[in-house]
Amino acid sequence: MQSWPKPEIPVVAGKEVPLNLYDTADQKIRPVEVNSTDANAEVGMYVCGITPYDSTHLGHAATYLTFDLVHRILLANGHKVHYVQNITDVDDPLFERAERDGVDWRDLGKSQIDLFRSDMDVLDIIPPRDYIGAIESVDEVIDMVTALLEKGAAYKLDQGDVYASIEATENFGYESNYSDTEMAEAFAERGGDPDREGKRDPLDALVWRGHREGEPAWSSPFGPGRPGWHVECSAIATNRLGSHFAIQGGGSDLAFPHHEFSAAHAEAAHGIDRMAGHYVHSGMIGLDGVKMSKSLGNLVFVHKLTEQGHEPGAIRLALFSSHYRDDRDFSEDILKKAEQRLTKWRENLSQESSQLEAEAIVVKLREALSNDLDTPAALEIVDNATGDHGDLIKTAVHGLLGVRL
Ligand code: 5CA
Ligand code: ZN
Repeated sequence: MQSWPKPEIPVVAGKEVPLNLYDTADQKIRPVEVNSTDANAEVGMYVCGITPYDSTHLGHAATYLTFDLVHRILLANGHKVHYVQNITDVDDPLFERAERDGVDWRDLGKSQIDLFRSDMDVLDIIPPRDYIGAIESVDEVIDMVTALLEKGAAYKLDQGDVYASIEATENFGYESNYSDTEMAEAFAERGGDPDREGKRDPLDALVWRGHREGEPAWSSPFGPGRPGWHVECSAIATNRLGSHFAIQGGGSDLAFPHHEFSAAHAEAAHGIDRMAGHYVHSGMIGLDGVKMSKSLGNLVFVHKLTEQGHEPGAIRLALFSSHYRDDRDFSEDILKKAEQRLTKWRENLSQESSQLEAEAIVVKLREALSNDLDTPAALEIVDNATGDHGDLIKTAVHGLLGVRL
């Protein structure tokens, strides 16, 4: 699938400050795995993409902005980044919405992907090198399910369904650190089917869904059907980044079951201990104290904000004003404050100061961001900066934060 245009990414002054991120699995902040001795080595980053059945809102955008920061910091540190993102364009919500609206599910997906791409473009988010739809990766999923079946890590049930066993990997549960009770709850809430008859364990996850009347199907050695959700991300990620890569990312609602199972399926299929070096999760965005959700209708859309004349840089600063791991709010007031901040930065950074001072400020900015993306501290550093070498700071703000001054 085609992604979106690449924004201008200015070169940031100063030396590398190694990026440290919080890892959900190890529950601590530690350095991201980079290969500093091989100049051609790439840092692999996989971020779960959208399910394109409805307009993407500011919450989705916030998650992709978080990983855009990660991407920008790695680039500023001189690394090559191989960024992969998927699109869950074969899934129940698409079929249901398409049926309701009397449109083809493929056309619904395409139109929503188009809107998402234009939001990403407007926000100057660096596109993934590989942007891969489920439709495009069915063969890869079939190969992975075949491997799981051959290794005894998956089993067939009636109706052509194939399930992966949670017993297949010794360390199942390491990614989310959820207790059994938390797993059971989250699995039932987030797309799992604990009561499916015949499963060996209520938590075993579907990797291939046999064909049902009215649903699309692809042929496979285990009968016609379509990919399960988690294994789709395991296949798309590891086929491009290798069986082990640096960062697996998404919103905190994906920590379990999705990322736990994506990791477990990949680990069982490839015979490895751990898929990603870091499992990174951004907090959920709410509006005026209430979590943004389609059922409540309290959604803010990027294209609406830009149509109203709000600058993409202000939207970035509004979302960066709190830490990415916190569940955080968006409000008119937060956006207004971000706009005032942008104006102040533009004024401040056109005044006189010394080159040395500017260089020191860029170092501080790099340090704050490399400390688990401490954007509140980073923004405060720029708040206190003045000077028209100025240009040095402006370039760093553009390169690292993606905010044009
Ligand atoms: N297609 C799957 C991932 S493979 C999916 O979760 N799609 S999604 O469209 O539901 O969400 C896309 C991304 O946005 C996910 O990383 C999700 O965690 C994140 N997300 C959804 N709602 C919010 C929110 N309110 N705030 C922050 N991130 C959100
Ligand atoms: Zn995913």
